[in-house]
Amino acid sequence: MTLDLFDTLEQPDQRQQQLTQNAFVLRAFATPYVVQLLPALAAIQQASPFRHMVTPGGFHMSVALTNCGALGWTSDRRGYRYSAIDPEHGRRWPAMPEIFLQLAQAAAAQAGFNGFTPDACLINRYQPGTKLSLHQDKDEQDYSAPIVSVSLGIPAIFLFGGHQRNDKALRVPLFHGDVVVWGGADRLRYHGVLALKEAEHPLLGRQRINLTFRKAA
Ligand code: MD3
Ligand code: FE
Repeated sequence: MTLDLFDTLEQPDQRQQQLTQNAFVLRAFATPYVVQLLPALAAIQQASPFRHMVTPGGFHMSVALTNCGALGWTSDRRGYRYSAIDPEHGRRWPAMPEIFLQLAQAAAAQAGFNGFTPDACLINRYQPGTKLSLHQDKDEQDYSAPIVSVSLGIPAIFLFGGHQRNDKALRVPLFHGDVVVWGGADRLRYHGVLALKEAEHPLLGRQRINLTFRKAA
């Protein structure tokens, strides 16, 4: 699937692509924020390092993750949940940096979701070969709030599926600085990320970092 397909929909500008009624790709929207995002990210990693969490099924996730904000997404043998505490050290997750919040709110507003107040930012780290299998995000209390996702570093192909695991998925390439916003009925679509190809980014090296802002409580 190529991006030309999206041109069949009327686009307000060519850097904003509408995937479905409530899903938008904002190309390079985060670019002006990157110089401030990276040092904030480094501080978060220092307080709560990336780790490979264990799934309820007993597997280690190939994606490494950490969180910032009042709540963080965690997984262990007992299940998935949001917690105010980083289980690695028993203290709170690092606060959400102001620049993260500003970016998430500006992107949500650009996509038509005003008043987005995320309380959780899940930070995923992918390296070449890392993938994220098709899943739904169902651990949040409030499905009416959108989700905002910020891609940094090497490219990935995002899978945007339907409401059934077997529905055909769109393949959407995501690059450094791209932001995706989903809400409404599209909030519960199956989605995932194909195994990343070998690549190196001038600022981030051999990795892709994804910031996912949610309203969890
Ligand atoms: C699409 N992360 O952390 S962006 C996840 O790139 C996750 O790291 C991916 O899926 C990543 O759960 C994808 C976030 C995302 C979140 C919710 C969605 C994409 C979504 C809900 C519906 C469709
Ligand atoms: Fe997800």
